[in-house]
Amino acid sequence: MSKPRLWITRRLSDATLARAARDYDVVINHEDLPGTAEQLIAASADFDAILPCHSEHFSAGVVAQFSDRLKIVANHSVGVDHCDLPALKGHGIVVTNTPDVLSDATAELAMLLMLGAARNAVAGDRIVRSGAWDSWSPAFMVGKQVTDARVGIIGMGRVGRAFAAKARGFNMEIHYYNRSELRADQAKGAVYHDSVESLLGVADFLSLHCPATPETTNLMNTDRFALLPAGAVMVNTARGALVDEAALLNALAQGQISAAGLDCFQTEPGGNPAFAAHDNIFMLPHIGSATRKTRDAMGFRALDNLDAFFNGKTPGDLL
Ligand code: 8YV
Repeated sequence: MSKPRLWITRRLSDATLARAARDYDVVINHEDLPGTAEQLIAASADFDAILPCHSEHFSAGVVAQFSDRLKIVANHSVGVDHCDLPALKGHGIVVTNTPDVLSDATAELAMLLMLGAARNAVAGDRIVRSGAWDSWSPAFMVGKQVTDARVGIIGMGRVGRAFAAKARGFNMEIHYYNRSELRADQAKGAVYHDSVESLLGVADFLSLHCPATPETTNLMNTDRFALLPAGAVMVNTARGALVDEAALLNALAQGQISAAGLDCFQTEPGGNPAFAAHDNIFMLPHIGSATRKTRDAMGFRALDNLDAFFNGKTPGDLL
């Protein structure tokens, strides 16, 4: 039997590409540019499967132009806000994602952003690097202490819980909002809040770990920033759509929050040029899951889903 034909839209890890080449009739986008709508539509006629990243947008309008050949979209991401799931499913296309395997890497980056934002990483690095560090004072670059502080987590799924585990290492008092309360063995002492508003009132540090959906768009808006304790620090490693960026700048200007750590932006790639003027915004370019170990694990998880599908089984991460 001929191998299924697979399009890999981006430059995945070497181990992933080698395994894909062994098991599939694979075409890899070595240019490593985001797949365009035209490319996706053309691929739907030429391939049985696509292995995309969050950079390819399967909107309803694009999916409506798909041919019938494409059977499965096996995402190399946990987030699937780039996929119109009803449209894909309506077209008879199976969709999978890669949960679990990126939780620790993403939680690590959230911790880095929280610490860096709280402790003046941007300004500190700049002054040393530029040679402008010519004095010292006990009043110099005084930050906000993480150890023993209260942290609020919005979205206590796999990444939220991995972040909580790391926060426990700093003896933080953990509070969370989630659609439903966790079992005690998952909550591990974290305090449940049944509304975002209630959580924000105690969130001296706040970390966002929920998916981007129509309900969570601009989750952090002017009204919600106003509920945070003065001088709070906000971290976002989930999706840029969760934060109203104008409201964030306003909250910083008013001291409602003292710093932010962002790996995600409303506009990606690119970010928000208005943030660049603020040393108390510590920014990274959407690299939450970008470790060698996790990239291999994500690629292998996506291939596991493809293997299951083409062997007539239900993929483990069927959405
Ligand atoms: C990935 C992510 O880098 O998995 C996700 O949802 O946002 C990131 O961890 C990216 O999506 C890879 O496609």
